[in-house]
Amino acid sequence: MTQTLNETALKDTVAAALRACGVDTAALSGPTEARSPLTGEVLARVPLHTAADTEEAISRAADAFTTWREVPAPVRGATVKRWGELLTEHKDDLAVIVQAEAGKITSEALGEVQEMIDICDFAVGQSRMLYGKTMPSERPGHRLMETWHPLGVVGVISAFNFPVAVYSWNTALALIAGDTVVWKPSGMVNLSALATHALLARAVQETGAPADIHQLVLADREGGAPLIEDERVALVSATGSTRMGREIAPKVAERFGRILLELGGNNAAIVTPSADLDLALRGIVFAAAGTAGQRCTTMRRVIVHESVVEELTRKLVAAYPTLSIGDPRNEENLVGPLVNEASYRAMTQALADAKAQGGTVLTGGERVLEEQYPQAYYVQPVIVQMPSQSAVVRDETFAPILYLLTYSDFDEAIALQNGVPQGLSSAIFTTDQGEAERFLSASGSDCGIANVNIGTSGAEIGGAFGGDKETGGGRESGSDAWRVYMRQATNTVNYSGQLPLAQGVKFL
Ligand code: UN1
Repeated sequence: MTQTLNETALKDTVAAALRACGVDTAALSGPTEARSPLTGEVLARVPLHTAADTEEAISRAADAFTTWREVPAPVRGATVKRWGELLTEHKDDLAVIVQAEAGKITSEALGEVQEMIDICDFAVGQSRMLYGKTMPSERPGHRLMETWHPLGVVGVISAFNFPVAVYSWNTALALIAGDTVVWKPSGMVNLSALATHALLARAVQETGAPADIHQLVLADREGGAPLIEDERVALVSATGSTRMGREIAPKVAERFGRILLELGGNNAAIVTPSADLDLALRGIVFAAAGTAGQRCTTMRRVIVHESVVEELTRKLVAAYPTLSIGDPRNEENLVGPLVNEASYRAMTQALADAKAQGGTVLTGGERVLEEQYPQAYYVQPVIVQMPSQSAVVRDETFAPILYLLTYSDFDEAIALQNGVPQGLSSAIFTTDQGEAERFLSASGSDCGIANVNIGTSGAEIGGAFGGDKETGGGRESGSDAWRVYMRQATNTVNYSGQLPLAQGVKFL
């Protein structure tokens, strides 16, 4: 991904990348502005779909499902394979668009597309491994087994911060499972969605799959509501805030729909006396300041043993000001912008609350480059020393704020780590195997992701991704997450010519 800053206007670069991915930019119009957090400029205008449009998309996906579910899974895998190839071919193009809309630095924007390619590879393999078990029957001449079948239409609601990777986790698995997909991306990243959708459309067309197996709706909350309410949507997979999850989960449950939630995180690292502090430093800085603090997995708390807190704090406070902040297209910059003004306001409010609750800012926290970009929100990553896990520390603020807490006893560290409503990701830095094992044990971290000697963010696609408590309990991406996209049937086959009943029941 090579671009020369300022030589070509951002808008033109993005338009060229969109065209390369197969989006007809000349036909793009509509009431919604696609704005870049890099500069605040409008990149394009895009349509705003209504609830009726979403209903129509669901109808098309529901129709396509009846054909797609009959296609053998490995043949379905061929479509996902082609999508992965096209993503590889257009990795740079898609990364340009993701960067322009989500504000990621180049290597992270490329990493996001790589994550899509990885899940496509994974799903292609999985398409030959939709295994069901065979169990011994208690009755003679009987076979007992389970089979996995396509589920139906999957509604994917995705967030701005991973505009394309999280969609592809869902879609690659849903497609090989025989489902069809209706996608409502965050309104902040419509262009990334259009490009991703266009590449998938090409894969679908080239492999002869039914055209309607994937649908994109560019809608606001109201326009997207049928995804939650329509009974034909068998699974709703939603990524976003806990508030959003709390609103939609009961509605899906009411109609007995299936739901997969990936909501807020409040991820912490524990740094113990035996930790390699230089390694911890690098792990913490990437996880806390990287992506300008806008990952679900961003490290928001560091819980440090009192015997090493002084040394680690010195290292962190020295490292933070060396992180260059600015236009993420410039390879020297490691911290790009916040996504919009609302994010900046939320950060300012959290910092004010933290101070009011006894916090001391150790470094950072100021808005920068305001003169150059009055409509973009670049901020210094900030470390706030907190006397205790007060109210503000229990909240997830989507910004690069790291709260520093200290502990004296290992159990206290675990209690602090688990003492928040969210349960997504966690880490421990230690060279003491006993501590590492305790952290990973049943009475250790209560998060869906628990790491040793790496930070909280940057998970690989091969493992299941998600967390419990207010994070919502969903698991997507690798491991056996594919099962949530399928329905399970248990089959008993009687070849005995008799009719023995289970549990020894006698009748007739
Ligand atoms: C998210 O922030 O919603 O583990 C997803 C990570 C990435 C995915 C984050 N692989 O940080």
